[in-house]
Amino acid sequence: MRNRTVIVAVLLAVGALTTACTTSTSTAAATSSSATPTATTSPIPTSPAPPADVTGKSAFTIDAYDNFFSPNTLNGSAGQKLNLTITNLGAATHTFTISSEGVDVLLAPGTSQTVEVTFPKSGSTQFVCRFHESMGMVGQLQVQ
Ligand SMILES: [Cu+2]
Repeated sequence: MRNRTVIVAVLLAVGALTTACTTSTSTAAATSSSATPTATTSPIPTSPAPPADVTGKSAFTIDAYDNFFSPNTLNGSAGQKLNLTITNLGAATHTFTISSEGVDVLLAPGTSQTVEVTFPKSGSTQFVCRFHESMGMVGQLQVQ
Protein backbone atom coordinates (compact mmCIF):
# COMPACT_ATOMS: atom_id res chain seq x y z
CA MET A 1 0.00 0.00 0.00
CA ARG A 2 2.77 2.38 0.94
CA ASN A 3 4.71 1.52 -2.26
CA ARG A 4 1.75 2.31 -4.45
CA THR A 5 1.40 5.69 -2.79
CA VAL A 6 5.05 6.47 -3.59
CA ILE A 7 4.60 5.45 -7.24
CA VAL A 8 1.55 7.63 -7.61
CA ALA A 9 3.43 10.54 -6.07
CA VAL A 10 6.34 10.03 -8.48
CA LEU A 11 4.00 9.82 -11.46
CA LEU A 12 2.29 13.02 -10.36
CA ALA A 13 5.65 14.73 -9.97
CA VAL A 14 6.76 13.60 -13.43
CA GLY A 15 3.47 14.79 -14.85
CA ALA A 16 3.95 18.17 -13.21
CA LEU A 17 7.49 18.45 -14.55
CA THR A 18 6.36 17.53 -18.04
CA THR A 19 3.64 20.13 -17.90
CA ALA A 20 6.12 22.73 -16.67
CA CYS A 21 8.51 21.89 -19.50
CA THR A 22 5.82 22.06 -22.12
CA THR A 23 4.63 25.38 -20.78
CA SER A 24 8.07 26.96 -20.67
CA THR A 25 8.96 25.64 -24.14
CA SER A 26 5.87 27.10 -25.73
CA THR A 27 6.49 30.41 -23.92
CA ALA A 28 10.04 30.52 -25.25
CA ALA A 29 8.84 29.71 -28.76
CA ALA A 30 6.26 32.47 -28.61
CA THR A 31 8.86 34.94 -27.38
CA SER A 32 11.38 34.10 -30.08
CA SER A 33 8.81 34.14 -32.87
CA SER A 34 7.53 37.55 -31.78
CA ALA A 35 11.15 38.79 -31.64
CA THR A 36 11.91 37.53 -35.15
CA PRO A 37 10.51 40.53 -37.09
CA THR A 38 12.76 42.90 -35.10
CA ALA A 39 15.83 40.71 -35.58
CA THR A 40 15.28 40.43 -39.34
CA THR A 41 15.48 44.19 -39.89
CA SER A 42 18.63 44.13 -42.00
CA PRO A 43 17.26 44.77 -45.48
CA ILE A 44 19.20 47.10 -47.76
CA PRO A 45 18.77 50.61 -46.39
CA THR A 46 17.44 53.28 -48.70
CA SER A 47 19.13 56.25 -47.06
CA PRO A 48 22.37 56.95 -45.18
CA ALA A 49 22.77 56.25 -41.49
CA PRO A 50 23.02 59.33 -39.26
CA PRO A 51 26.42 61.07 -38.89
CA ALA A 52 29.02 59.05 -36.99
CA ASP A 53 31.33 60.47 -34.35
CA VAL A 54 34.77 58.96 -34.95
CA THR A 55 36.67 61.28 -32.62
CA GLY A 56 39.50 59.38 -30.94
CA LYS A 57 39.16 56.35 -33.21
CA SER A 58 41.94 55.08 -35.45
CA ALA A 59 39.73 52.92 -37.63
CA PHE A 60 36.15 52.99 -38.83
CA THR A 61 34.00 51.29 -41.46
CA ILE A 62 31.37 52.76 -43.73
CA ASP A 63 29.23 51.04 -46.34
CA ALA A 64 28.58 51.88 -49.97
CA TYR A 65 25.15 51.20 -51.42
CA ASP A 66 23.45 52.08 -54.72
CA ASN A 67 23.99 55.02 -54.64
CA PHE A 68 25.06 56.47 -51.33
CA PHE A 69 27.59 56.07 -48.53
CA SER A 70 26.32 55.10 -45.08
CA PRO A 71 27.00 56.94 -42.93
CA ASN A 72 28.01 59.76 -45.24
CA THR A 73 29.14 62.21 -42.58
CA LEU A 74 31.99 61.44 -40.19
CA ASN A 75 32.66 63.88 -37.39
CA GLY A 76 36.25 63.91 -36.17
CA SER A 77 38.92 66.17 -34.79
CA ALA A 78 41.22 68.58 -36.66
CA GLY A 79 43.95 66.74 -38.55
CA GLN A 80 42.80 63.34 -37.30
CA LYS A 81 44.00 60.34 -39.30
CA LEU A 82 41.61 57.46 -39.71
CA ASN A 83 41.96 54.08 -41.36
CA LEU A 84 38.67 53.98 -43.15
CA THR A 85 37.33 50.73 -44.53
CA ILE A 86 34.65 51.04 -47.18
CA THR A 87 32.53 47.97 -47.87
CA ASN A 88 30.48 47.88 -51.05
CA LEU A 89 27.15 46.28 -50.19
CA GLY A 90 25.53 47.50 -53.38
CA ALA A 91 25.11 45.78 -56.74
CA ALA A 92 27.05 48.42 -58.66
CA THR A 93 30.76 49.21 -58.65
CA HIS A 94 31.59 52.34 -56.66
CA THR A 95 34.69 54.36 -55.84
CA PHE A 96 35.79 56.11 -52.68
CA THR A 97 37.61 59.21 -53.79
CA ILE A 98 39.13 62.24 -52.07
CA SER A 99 41.00 63.93 -54.87
CA SER A 100 42.70 66.47 -52.56
CA GLU A 101 44.22 63.60 -50.54
CA GLY A 102 45.14 61.41 -53.50
CA VAL A 103 42.68 58.75 -52.33
CA ASP A 104 40.87 56.82 -55.05
CA VAL A 105 39.87 53.19 -54.67
CA LEU A 106 37.60 51.07 -56.80
CA LEU A 107 35.07 48.87 -55.02
CA ALA A 108 33.57 45.96 -56.92
CA PRO A 109 30.28 44.70 -55.43
CA GLY A 110 30.90 42.74 -52.24
CA THR A 111 34.45 43.99 -51.73
CA SER A 112 36.15 46.21 -49.15
CA GLN A 113 39.08 48.59 -49.28
CA THR A 114 40.88 50.35 -46.46
CA VAL A 115 42.41 53.79 -46.98
CA GLU A 116 43.95 56.33 -44.65
CA VAL A 117 42.06 59.59 -44.64
CA THR A 118 42.91 62.83 -42.87
CA PHE A 119 40.38 65.22 -41.40
CA PRO A 120 40.84 68.87 -42.33
CA LYS A 121 42.04 71.50 -39.84
CA SER A 122 38.56 72.98 -39.93
CA GLY A 123 35.41 72.68 -41.96
CA SER A 124 34.94 69.60 -44.07
CA THR A 125 36.61 67.49 -46.74
CA GLN A 126 34.33 65.94 -49.29
CA PHE A 127 34.56 62.36 -50.47
CA VAL A 128 32.69 61.09 -53.51
CA CYS A 129 31.97 58.10 -55.67
CA ARG A 130 33.27 59.20 -59.07
CA PHE A 131 30.58 57.22 -60.85
CA HIS A 132 27.60 58.49 -58.89
CA GLU A 133 28.68 61.88 -57.57
CA SER A 134 26.06 63.58 -59.73
CA MET A 135 23.43 61.32 -58.14
CA GLY A 136 24.40 62.54 -54.69
CA MET A 137 26.83 59.79 -53.75
CA VAL A 138 28.98 62.10 -51.68
CA GLY A 139 29.97 62.48 -48.05
CA GLN A 140 32.24 64.43 -45.77
CA LEU A 141 34.91 64.30 -43.13
CA GLN A 142 33.79 67.04 -40.85
CA VAL A 143 35.48 68.95 -38.06
CA GLN A 144 33.13 70.73 -35.69
CU1 LIG B 1 28.90 54.83 -56.82
